[in-house]
Amino acid sequence: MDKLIVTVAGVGAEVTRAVQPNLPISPEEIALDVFACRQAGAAVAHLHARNQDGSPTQNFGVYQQIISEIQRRCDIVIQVSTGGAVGMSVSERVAPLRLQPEMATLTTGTVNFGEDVFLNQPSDIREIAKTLREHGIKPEIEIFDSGMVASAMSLVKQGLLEMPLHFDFVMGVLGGIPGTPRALLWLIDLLPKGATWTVAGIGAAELPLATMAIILGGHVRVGFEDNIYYATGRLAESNAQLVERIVRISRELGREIADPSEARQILGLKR
Ligand code: KMH
Ligand code: ZN
Repeated sequence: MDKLIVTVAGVGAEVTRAVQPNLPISPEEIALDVFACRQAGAAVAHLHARNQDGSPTQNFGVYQQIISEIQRRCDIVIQVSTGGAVGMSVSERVAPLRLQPEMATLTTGTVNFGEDVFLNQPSDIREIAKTLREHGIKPEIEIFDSGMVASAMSLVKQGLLEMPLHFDFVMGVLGGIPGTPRALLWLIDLLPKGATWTVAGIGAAELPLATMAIILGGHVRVGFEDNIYYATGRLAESNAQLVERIVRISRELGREIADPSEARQILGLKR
């Protein structure tokens, strides 16, 4: 089994300081948070950006600041969000890709997202996939429901995605696939040959699904984007605390942790 890649998704677009006082917002806060997570064992940083008032943004300059602040401190793999926040246009969402990060996300379908809709029309998905290909960026395909795996395979047929694919199963969004062990096994069954995968369980689903991924040869994403709690009713003190716990569990289960250069090899990143 490969070493475990831990991704930290420490910012997201939806969480606020009102519910999680330790949420990093400014580029410097985000970079310090990512650095602490790197020291705790994270190899990949899934990034979102915020304006000074905490609202989500896909602004090129803000991402540029975040990434340069991170790269001054460590060599963690940078993965930029192209999901942004619900309601953003495709051109807004792809703006940070001009920074040519090593990785970026690509959601291959539309999903209800609580009371909102995370809209990804086929033409929009193709446009984002083309932009990723033009910049030579490795996509992480965000799977919010099972039909999105087949949609990703259709992009392979159209020449817009290259195998082997890397997937992130985002499980437990209200409107998407539930965050249950059986649902994870079902998604794994759908994977094409040679694919790598990670799991981002939402809320209370984060820890049990992460533990399954460690055992089953997948990888793990944790952080405030997906879950703000350490345990029921107890907020996490930091994103690093959530990373530390996964590292501890994985080592206890006999699986070592990938550093960024090992993660690059596992994911086939050409740096
Ligand atoms: N904020 C969600 C609507 C991604 O980063 O690619 C979409 C999202 C997915 O977070
Ligand atoms: Zn995201």
